[in-house]
Amino acid sequence: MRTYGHRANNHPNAAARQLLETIDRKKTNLCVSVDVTRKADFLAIIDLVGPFSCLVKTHVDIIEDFDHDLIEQLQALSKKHDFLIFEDRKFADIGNTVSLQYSSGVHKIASWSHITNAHPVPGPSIITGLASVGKPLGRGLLLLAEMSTKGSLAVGSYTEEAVRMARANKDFVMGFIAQRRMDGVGVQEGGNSAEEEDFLILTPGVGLDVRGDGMGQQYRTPREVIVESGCDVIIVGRGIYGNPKALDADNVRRQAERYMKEGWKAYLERIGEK
Ligand code: S5P
Repeated sequence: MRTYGHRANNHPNAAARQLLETIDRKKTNLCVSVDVTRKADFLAIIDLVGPFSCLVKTHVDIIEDFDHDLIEQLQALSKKHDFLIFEDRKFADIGNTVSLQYSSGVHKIASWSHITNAHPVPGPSIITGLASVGKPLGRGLLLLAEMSTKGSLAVGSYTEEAVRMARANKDFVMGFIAQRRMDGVGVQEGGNSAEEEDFLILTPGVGLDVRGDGMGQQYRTPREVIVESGCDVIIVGRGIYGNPKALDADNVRRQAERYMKEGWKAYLERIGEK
C-alpha cells in the first residue's frame, strides 16, 4: 500500500495532489465536518480543529447569517492552519443548472472551495457541467459512489456506474465519497485493471463512541474505515463538536486530536509501519 506522500508525487489531479500533500505534511487524514447554523460557531470550531485537519467540510447553505465575510474568514483559517476546503454541496441536477449553482448565487462555491461533490444520478453530464466551472480553477470533484446511511440506494450497479463515470473524467474527478476502496469496481471482464488509477476515498459515517444517530446515520471506527476498508480520509462531524448548542472548546480540541491520532495510527497499520 503506497504512502500518501508517494501518491502525492504521482497524482494527475491538482486538487488530489494538494490534499495528499497536506495529509503528508501535517500527518493527519482527518476531515472535520462542521454542520452548525451560526457563523460564529462555524468559525470558532474551525479555528479549534484546524491544526488537526487536512480538510474542513462545510454545508454553507445551513448557515443562518452567511455573508461574504464568512468566506474571507474561512479562507484566512485555511491559510493559518494549512487545510483545504470541501463544500459538501452534493450537486444532483443537469449540467447547465449545476454549473450555475457551482459558480453563482449567494455562495459562489467554486471561487473558494477546493473540492466539492456530486451525486452521479444524472449521468456524465453532471461532470461536464461542473468541470466547465471547476477545471479552469484547478478544483476537484468527488462522486458519491456510496452513502453511509441505512438503506442507501447507492449500491451495486449504481456504484459501478459511478466509478466508470469517474474513470472517464479523471482530469476533474479526484475520487469518491464511499465506504470502501473502489479499485477494480465496475471493471468489465477483459477490461483494463485499475492499476494506473488512484482515486481518493473520503469516508463519512465515522465515530468512536456511538454506532448511529437515530436518523439513519451509521458510524464505523477510523480503524474499520482506513485499515479494513482501505479508505483514505475519515470525515467526522458530531463525534468532534458534539452538541452545537453546548460547545465546549477544550473538548472540541481534544476530540479532534483523538480522531486525528486514531486515523493516523490506522494509516500506519495499513502501510505496515505500526
Ligand atoms: O454518505 C454520506 C455522505 C456524506 S457527504 N454520509 C454523510 O454523513 N455525509 C456527510 O458527512 C453529512 O452530510 C454530514 O455533513 C457528515 C457526517 O456528519 P456526522 O455528524 O454524522 O459525523
